[in-house]
Amino acid sequence: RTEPVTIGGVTLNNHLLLAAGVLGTTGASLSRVLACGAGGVVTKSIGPQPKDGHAGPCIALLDDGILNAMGLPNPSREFTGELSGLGSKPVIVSIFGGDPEEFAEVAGWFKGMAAGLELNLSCPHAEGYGASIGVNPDLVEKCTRAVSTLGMPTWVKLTPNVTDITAIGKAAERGGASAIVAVNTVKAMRISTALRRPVLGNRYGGLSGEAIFPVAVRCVYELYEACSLPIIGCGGISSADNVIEMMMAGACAVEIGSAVQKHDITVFETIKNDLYAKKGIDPAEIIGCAHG
Ligand code: RRO
Repeated sequence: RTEPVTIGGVTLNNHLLLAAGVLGTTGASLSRVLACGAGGVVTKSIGPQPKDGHAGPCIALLDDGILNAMGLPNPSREFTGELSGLGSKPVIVSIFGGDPEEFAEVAGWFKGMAAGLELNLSCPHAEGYGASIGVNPDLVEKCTRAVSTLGMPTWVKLTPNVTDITAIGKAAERGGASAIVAVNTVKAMRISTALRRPVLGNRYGGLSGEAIFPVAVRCVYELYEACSLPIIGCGGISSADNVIEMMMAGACAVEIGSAVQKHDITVFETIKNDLYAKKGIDPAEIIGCAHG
């Protein structure tokens, strides 16, 4: 067993969290992932209005990753009902909105219902939502402030689809974020050579999984040098070695998504055992150690 760890105002059972978007749509699935060894869980993103998402195909499994354009499907405020049985478990609700007011409105629904919030400023194919907000430091600062002033732990998830991610991280810090999550998916596409058309119904989507791990490591490394907030690493983590590398870049915890979707929720127990028992890693001793 491992000791609890507090990161960005949220107390987790260990350093491994379920990333947003995978198994995060019901209270039952969130509970199950916690029971299977996750130190905390992040929900599928919830927005100001219910949304069905994009027309299919919405997801393509690649050799080294997953390409998706789900289209932010979510039940909006009704999702609060899924959280009622979860008590004080380490559940972080991912939220999105089109402007600071919408972010504040959605955040307010979850006051007292979640251990913290993760602001999704970073969906690569969300017209009017993350894609346009997450690349604009001024909007990132305003959306973050609109939520952080409500008093809940406020994590901000950044997009890698920018020239300078440190400018966005600093904007989140000015807005009162309690932690940075880096990163969401990389804007990408595939074309079916048989059909001569894009594979996804939405044409473009977000790439996750092993293919983007080096991008995520680079983003965490740059943010660690530029910001003083705790950083949660996310993007293609599928082994204890990946967790160690992310921590050396500067992450004090990690989120795992594609590896859960591609394999199954036993990845949490497997990585936990490898990390703490087999390798005997003390995260406090390695976080940021790659910085000279
Ligand atoms: O629902 C999605 O299509 C989606 C979201 Br909200 C996101 O943040 N990242 C992503 O790759 N897909």
